[in-house]
Amino acid sequence: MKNQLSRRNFLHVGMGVVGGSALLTGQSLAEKNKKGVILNPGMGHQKDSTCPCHLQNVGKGSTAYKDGEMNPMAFLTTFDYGKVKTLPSGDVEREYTIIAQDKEIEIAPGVQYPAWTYNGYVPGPTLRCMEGDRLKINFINTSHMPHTIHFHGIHPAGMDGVFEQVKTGGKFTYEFTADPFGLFLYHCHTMPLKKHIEKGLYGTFIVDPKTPRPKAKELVMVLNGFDTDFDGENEFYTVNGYSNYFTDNPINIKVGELVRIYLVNMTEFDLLNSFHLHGNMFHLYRTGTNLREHEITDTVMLCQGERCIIEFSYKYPGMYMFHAHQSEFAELGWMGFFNVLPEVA
Ligand SMILES: [Cu+2]
Repeated sequence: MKNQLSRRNFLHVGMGVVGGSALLTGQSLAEKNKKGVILNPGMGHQKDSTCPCHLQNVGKGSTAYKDGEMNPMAFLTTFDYGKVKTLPSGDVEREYTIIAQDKEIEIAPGVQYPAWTYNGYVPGPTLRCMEGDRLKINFINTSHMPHTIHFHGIHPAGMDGVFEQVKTGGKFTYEFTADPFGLFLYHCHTMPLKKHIEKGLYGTFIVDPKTPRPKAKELVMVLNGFDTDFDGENEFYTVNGYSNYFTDNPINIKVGELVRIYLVNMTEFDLLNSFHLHGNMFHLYRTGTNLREHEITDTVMLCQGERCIIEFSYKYPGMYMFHAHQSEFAELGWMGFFNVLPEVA
């Protein structure tokens, strides 16, 4: 029989955050309430000065990672281009360092989750390069168990992050050529796989085409979930690791501005996740491996590990919602707003 406090029941016990957190940490409901919780499933956090989201406008920060905390707004536009070197052959080499580490992270106001991370955050850094670049990814495992990094894309079998398990204290350098261009992901490939992914070991990997895409405001959105009571179902759904963040901190864009979203689905346990945009339609480029659009739509469905690039611009100013069209996911945190500002003359 299903756990009595399933994710569906969460909505009936004070909107989940209370239940999930209490289950996880053993802290009392009263303690959690002091910190401020999500009480309005349709519209995000309670407007309460004790809620971390309302203490400051963290969206104004310029760095995705500061003082051990991740800023989901800055994460949208932060790309790790690696340490760049031109090789004697004329090729570009990019060197990255990724450290697997166990870390407790905050996934909603007052809700801590014992994650397994790449570089201390969930999702891990967005790695970016150009097709044909020589990549060197130095992987160091400081976690208490073996992990790997498995990249999607074309590379030799020995660089696939499946066979060479990297034990605690171990290192491995993945070396391959970025091929082809498109939107990819990377994740741990240690068994049990769904556990290693759900705990947070994943990130986005963008390979740019040599002929660049048109200039746009570019955003990375990783769709994911967190199983805070360890019952094999997600209690929280997020974009970039923090439930309802973009509901309380709308993303500013301008009328007529081209917006490009690199959308990656890393949700475990649920077969599908989705992205629905209000008041608009978007151009869909599946996997981003060519520059021709697949279709114009307002909703895209993504299987586990699937991703796409979407492009749009707004015709009218105002506040527009975006969310999973699985209503349950939206109610459990996967929701946000674009604040479309009038075009500057
Ligand atoms: Cu792992």
